[in-house]
Parts: sequence; C-alpha cells; structure tokens
Amino acid sequence: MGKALVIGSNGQIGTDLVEKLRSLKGDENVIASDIYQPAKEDPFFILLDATDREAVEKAIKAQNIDEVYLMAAILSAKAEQMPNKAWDINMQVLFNILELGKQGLIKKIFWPSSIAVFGPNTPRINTPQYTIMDPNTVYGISKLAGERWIEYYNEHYNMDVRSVRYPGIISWKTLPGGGTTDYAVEIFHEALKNKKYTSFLSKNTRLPMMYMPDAIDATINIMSIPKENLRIKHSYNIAGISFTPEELADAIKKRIPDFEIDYKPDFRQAIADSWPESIDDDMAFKDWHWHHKYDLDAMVDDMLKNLSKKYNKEESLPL
Ligand code: AKB
Repeated sequence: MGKALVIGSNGQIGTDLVEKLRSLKGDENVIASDIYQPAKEDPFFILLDATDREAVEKAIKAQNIDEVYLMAAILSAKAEQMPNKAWDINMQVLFNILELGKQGLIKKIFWPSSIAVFGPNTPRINTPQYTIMDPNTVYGISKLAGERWIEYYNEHYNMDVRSVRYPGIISWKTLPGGGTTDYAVEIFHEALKNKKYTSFLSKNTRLPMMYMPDAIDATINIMSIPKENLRIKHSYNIAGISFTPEELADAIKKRIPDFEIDYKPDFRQAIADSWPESIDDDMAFKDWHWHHKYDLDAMVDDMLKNLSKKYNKEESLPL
C-alpha cells in the first residue's frame, strides 16, 4: 500500500478512516486534508480546498501521493438547500481527482457512492446491484453521475478507481453533517444528554445503515483486493443493518429506560422515502468477501459505551 491522501479528513468518515489507515501504513504515510483546520494538532495535516485543481495537484506532487480517498461531499439534505452549489462541488472535486489520475499522478482512488443513487421506482427491499436508478435528489443525481464517470475513467483511461455505495453511517467520534440518515447518530447524543429526541423521520422509516467499523473495513478491503477481482467498475452495493427510528429508539430504551422519542418529520422524510429499505450486497460478497459484522444490538452497545465516556455518564448506564 502506497502513501495516501485523505480529502475531507475532518468529516464523519474521514476522521475514522485516517485513524485506521495510519494504524496500517504509519502516520507519515497518511496525509489528512480538509478545507478547515482539524480540532487536534496533526503534523501530517494539510489545509486543502479540493475544488482547487492546482492546489490538489501541488499537494499530490509535493507529498508523493499514491492513493487518494476522496471523502469530501455535500450530503443529501444540505444539497437540497443549495442544489447548484452542491452539484458543482460534488462533481468538481471528483473531476479534479479523476483528471490527476488520468495524468498518471495517482495510482489508486477511492470515491464513495451512496444508497442515494436509488430512487422512488427502485425496488426498495433487498435492492439489487443492477436495477432501476432514478434518484430525485441533487446528491443522488451527483452520486449516480459520479458512478458513471468513474466507470468511464476506469475503462477508457485504464485507471483504478474503486467505490462502494455507503448506507447511512453511524459513529461516535465525529458527527455527520447534512445527511438524511443523521438522525441515527443525533439520537444517541440526545439520549445521553437529554434523554429525549425528536426524530425528523417518521417512526416507520426503514433505511439501510452501517456502523462505522464496518464502513471502514469495507473501504480498506475494497482498496486492498487485486484489481482483477473487481468485476464492477462503478460502485458496489454494501449492506449493514436496516432499522426504523422506532426500532433504534427501542434498542436505546432497553439501555436507557427513561429515554423518550417523538416524531416530527420534515423535508428529509421525502428523501428517505425515495431510498431503499435494505440492500443486496451479494456481488461485494462474491468479489471481495464483504460481510458486515455489527448488528443493531452490538452497534447500540458500542455507541453508548463510547459516547458515555465522552459525556462522562458511564455509571448511569446499565450496560
Ligand atoms: C446522507 O444521508 O445523505 C448520507 C448517505 C446515505 O449517503 N448519509
């Protein structure tokens, strides 16, 4: 594995990904980058605006980068509030990296897609790898276009761009920002701080989700497998756990009995309603042995354990 650049390292997935990559490659071989300074001092961090092609090229050359993890994007809910800007940013950062790859400056690229590539006419249960794709959100359209472009670059320019369709990601180190699945992280913080949460999705909205360690494993695994094994040149379906806000609240209630939830769906409900409930990831299993490890209970236990430490409430939890 060569020297890596993680773009969007302050974000929800970027934070955990940098930590894991550094444990595998050594700190000096994983350069973290973001448009903002990180909260903690990091000698291997560089300030980088991924929409600035020249700046990205300079950084890649100066740091002798072999592989790029492009984790910077405007997520679904935020993108609906600034459609043109979100489209420009999401596509610009991708093209900047693809073009640098085409010039031979980057050997391998990871670019995340999302379950947002599916739409209202997609079969919602066990959504297959190949199916109707009619996303009706700006974010989903940008991810589907991105998938088509990475396949194009892989095939026409003999590049090595790899991708998975992340479900909603649940984690405790860094909050997500601007997504439709963010409720599944916010709920834990509010349960520990206030014992109360108002969900912006209705109680029966079932969505595909995944605990962060599984998402990181999927990312590392797909980047480690020989290129010839990967039959899909755009993006692989990966599945984790599917649950509703009510089921998640019940699982939290088992551990924090006085936790209460109520439901006030907002504009994000329509986005969630256009997405699958569960995902068929058979091709990822066949091509690179992908399988998630965390189920709902294991995820909830681990989230509460780690966030309790953060909020210093460990003693009050019957874990
Ligand atoms: C979002 O909610 O926008 C993201 C995603 C599913 O890609 N978490």
